[in-house]
Amino acid sequence: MKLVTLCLLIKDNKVLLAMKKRGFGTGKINGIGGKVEEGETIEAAASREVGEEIGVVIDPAKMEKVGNVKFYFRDKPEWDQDMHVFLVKDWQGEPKESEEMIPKWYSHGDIPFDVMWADDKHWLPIVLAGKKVEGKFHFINEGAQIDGFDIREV
Ligand code: 8OG
Repeated sequence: MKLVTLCLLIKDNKVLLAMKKRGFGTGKINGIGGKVEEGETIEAAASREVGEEIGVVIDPAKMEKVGNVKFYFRDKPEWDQDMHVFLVKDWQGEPKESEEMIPKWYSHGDIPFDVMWADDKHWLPIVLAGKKVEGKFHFINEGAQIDGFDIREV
């Protein structure tokens, strides 16, 4: 199962999301992150991805772990992901577009769930309300449809 990260930058009650231009989830709006490389800590991987994708520098010690969500794809088990989610309130630099992503700030009431992964509406509002989540989702139709999930606050 692939270990992946997701960072949510928070400023003035807004969250930074980005449209993915290539790779897994192209066209979707999401937080910023990617795969953990061998020998890397999860926090170091999250910080590296944010640097590569939007040009912002994060101290791995200043990220707050707020979630662990696992994704199981019934018809594509090689896509299965173990995702670690972080809130980030302290960084250096201004988010900017890269070859991979176009970042944009969203008010909490204005999140474009219809162009995000189908699971996000079930857990992202909990995280944005300052709580921590843990859980899993089962997908069918190559990730287009949820076939069951379990999310709890921890
Ligand atoms: O390295 P790559 O771009 O393939 O990493 C995938 C990114 O997408 C990583 O940040 C984790 C994230 N991601 C999934 N599935 C889901 C999902 O269902 N919801 C959200 N919000 N992010 C996801 O891979």
